Amino acid sequence: MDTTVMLPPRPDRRWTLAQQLGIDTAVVRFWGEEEWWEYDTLVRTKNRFKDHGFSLDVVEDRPPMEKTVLGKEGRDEEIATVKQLLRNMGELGIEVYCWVWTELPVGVPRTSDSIPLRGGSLTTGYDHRDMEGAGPHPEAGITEEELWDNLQYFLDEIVPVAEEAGVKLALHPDDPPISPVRGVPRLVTSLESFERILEMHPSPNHGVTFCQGNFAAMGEDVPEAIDRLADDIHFVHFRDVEGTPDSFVETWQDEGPTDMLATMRAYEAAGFDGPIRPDHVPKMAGEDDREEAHAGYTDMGRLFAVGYMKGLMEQAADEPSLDDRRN
Ligand SMILES: [Mn+2]
Repeated sequence: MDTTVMLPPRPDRRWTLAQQLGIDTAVVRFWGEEEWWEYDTLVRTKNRFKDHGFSLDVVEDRPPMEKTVLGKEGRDEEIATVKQLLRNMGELGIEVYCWVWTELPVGVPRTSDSIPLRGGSLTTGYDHRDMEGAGPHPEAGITEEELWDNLQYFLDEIVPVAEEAGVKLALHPDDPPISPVRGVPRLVTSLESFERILEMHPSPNHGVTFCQGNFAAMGEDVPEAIDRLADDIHFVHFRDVEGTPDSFVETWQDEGPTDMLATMRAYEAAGFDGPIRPDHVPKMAGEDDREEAHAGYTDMGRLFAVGYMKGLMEQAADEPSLDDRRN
């Protein structure tokens, strides 16, 4: 497995910290930069990372896709942009595209950003009743059926291009994994929905971002879910939550209900050797809100998470496999 972190497209303290942690693989998010999917932006970004000792292996961002999701006029232009992104990534050897489908009515809604954890560290949480207080979203009329049709249309357009470009699509769950939110159905909310979506256009290039916290919220046995998706996992988000899809708190990586060593063993057993990054972390003492590092993306909790992950990975890799132990 390849430990990595999400970084902005230009060097700052986060790049330096990643270097100091011994990380040499980068995941980029463009944090609102314009037209970042164009070749000239991507090539400069790829080379900027390279000049700082990083291989840029993952794009975790998405061009606008609202018309695509809703099946509205203009979706083909949006899809053409995604195809262009995939071709550019293929050209530049950026291997993994982490994407989300629904992202309506808002990206990753949280209803609290200052829930106290140990020592006064602060975390985010979600309460569905608070969310629903906003009332129905303007697109609340769309049906689940229509969304499935629109997803099929998208996959049939996109998966062949990913195959041609040699890019691995890695679908991230809808976070929180609950449907509907403010009247808009969400599709990617269970292990079964992932299996259905992978079947809609099977391909070695069409796989999953295994965001552990979402699978924990779904009530899945997380290591078993890893076993089930196995070869289809292209990217991992390492985090945990306590609660259910309609009411949860994001925990410290070492303090949630999931057996995190068992998840590392499951990736080992699945032969997963792709990128894995810590996902949302609590905010620690002295960490003020930073515009581009909204809740969940502060530095110090991430340092802790990376160290913890490395320890677990070493342990999982050193263990004799179950088969060896039985012999
Ligand atoms: Mn995630």
